[in-house]
Amino acid sequence: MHLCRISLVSIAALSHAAQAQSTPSAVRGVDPQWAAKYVANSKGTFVCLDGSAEIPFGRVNDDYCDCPDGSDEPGTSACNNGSFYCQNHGHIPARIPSLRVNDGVCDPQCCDGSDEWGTGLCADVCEDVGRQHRQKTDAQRGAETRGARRRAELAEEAQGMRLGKEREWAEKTEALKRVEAELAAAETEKLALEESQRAVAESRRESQRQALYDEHLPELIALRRHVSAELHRWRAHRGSLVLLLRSVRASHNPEFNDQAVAQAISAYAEFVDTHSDAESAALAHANEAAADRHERERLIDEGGSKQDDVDYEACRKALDSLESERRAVEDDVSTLVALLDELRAGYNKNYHDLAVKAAVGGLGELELVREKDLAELATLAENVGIDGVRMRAAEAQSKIAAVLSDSAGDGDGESAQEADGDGESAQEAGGESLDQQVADARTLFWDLQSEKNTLSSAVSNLRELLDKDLGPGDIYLPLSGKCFSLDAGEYTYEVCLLDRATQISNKDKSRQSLGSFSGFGELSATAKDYAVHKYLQGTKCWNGPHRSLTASFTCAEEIAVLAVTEPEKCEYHARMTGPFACPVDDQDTGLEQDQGQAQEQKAKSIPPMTDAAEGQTTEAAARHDEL
Ligand code: MAN
Repeated sequence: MHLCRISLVSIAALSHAAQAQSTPSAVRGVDPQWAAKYVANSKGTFVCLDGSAEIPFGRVNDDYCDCPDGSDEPGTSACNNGSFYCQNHGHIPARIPSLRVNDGVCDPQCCDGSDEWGTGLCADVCEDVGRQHRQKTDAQRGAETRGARRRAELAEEAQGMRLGKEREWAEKTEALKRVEAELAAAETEKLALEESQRAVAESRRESQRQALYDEHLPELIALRRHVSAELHRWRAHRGSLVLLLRSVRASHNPEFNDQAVAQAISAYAEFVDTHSDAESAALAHANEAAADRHERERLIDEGGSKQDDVDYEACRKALDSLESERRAVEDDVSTLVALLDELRAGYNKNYHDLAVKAAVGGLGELELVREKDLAELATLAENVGIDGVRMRAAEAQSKIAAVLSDSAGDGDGESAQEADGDGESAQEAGGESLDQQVADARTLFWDLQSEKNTLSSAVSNLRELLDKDLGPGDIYLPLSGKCFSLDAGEYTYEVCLLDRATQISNKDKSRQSLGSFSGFGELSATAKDYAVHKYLQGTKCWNGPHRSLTASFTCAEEIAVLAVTEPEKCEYHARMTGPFACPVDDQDTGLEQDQGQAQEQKAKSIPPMTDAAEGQTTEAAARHDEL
């Protein structure tokens, strides 16, 4: 039996010996690449493919496993590690584990049914399967070809765009320098004009103020003289009161031990303590009572300085200081009068203390003098019309304050002119008002400033775009920022390439950021996977991470979001298509990627035939296992 099989196989083998290596072997289930090994050698034997044993050729496919690698039984299920080759004419040949031969199941990988040669269960359907497969792969190739073409177009567009944008950046950078220089000049001009405007306003204010000073100085002088007259009388009064109290303190009879006297003395001591200069000042002026009144008033109408009568400010200062002294002296007088009043009411009238009696009598006399003085002052005030004078002086003071406060409005260049309404002082020889020139200079400055800001952000945005990784050959340059979305029912997902990803509620249109573009995927430590885009640091998830999205692209002419899933809470995955994931067109020499990267990309983008066959094998194996 063995012998017979050997001779048949040998004859068949010999008759094909001269044919190419891929010639199908006459031995069932042999991969054509090993066909030459399945011919009896000169010794009429077969050497196991791994070289581990040599057996008579007749034992090949005798349904008994001889070789450890299973290579002697390619067409039977005798070995559990052999492989059976289906020729699949009309489709792609395939290899299946030889264990599946004649197992009563039509192995989908062997569309020719050859795996069931013994049972005869399976028809050859390779023509149909092959046609369908070809249609499918043709469609896929067509899509890839179109995608690759679109990719090449994009790459070309990107090149032109980079040149254009680099040119735009250079032009805008130049323009920015020019505008910055113009802006600096405009600022200098504006500052100079504002300074002139301020000076003009200041001098106008100065003359307004001077006019008010000139107009109101006489009132101030009259007021000052009147206050001076008042002060003189109050000082004399205080002096007299002090003399009375000093005399009580010095000359009273302590033996009487009069409580009212003791209290007056102690209250006076307290007054002296708290008004350190009052006593000496009072004594100094006490003697004035004897001097000629007019002379005294002239003396007191100080600073005695002639300047007070020509200088409004000096006069005002003198008036202020006279008024404040008058108030202080008036207070002292009230204190001292009250003190003596109490003494008068409370001293023991049975004691003949002459010092006390003199003081009480002195107080009475002083009261008369005071009444006379007040009457005189009232007449004086009436003669001068002091109330009117006081009112006009107060009005003048607020007008002056208003003119001075106007300087605060210098900055806007308007109030100074509006203050007097004519603006003549701001008129330039050339005809255009200074205010107008300032306004024009400011407008120019602000316009240039906004032009500078616009240019400056355009320049930095352009630089930022051009400096970032835009993929091989800048393929993403024409697409950067372009948005693509998918309505997935509850949410619409939007991916703006190289920019951001967003989840939009279809119910209330609220938006959740799914992240900003952070970079491409990684194939290895050095090579990037440009078909994977990562978006990170989106809105924080409640009790979870910041939302993020990874977009994975497969080749297609159009860019689209096919599906979005959320495999982990707040970690989204978008399945997308785009031409940039298509195989690189060989003629597309514009792509600047290194060899290794190009190969890697190619391996990724175009599945080689063997892979396809293997893919098909895996798929079919799964189907077989299901059956
Ligand atoms: C929202 C959406 C969901 C997410 C939850 C997390 O409802 O962003 O996708 O899972 O928040 O709380």
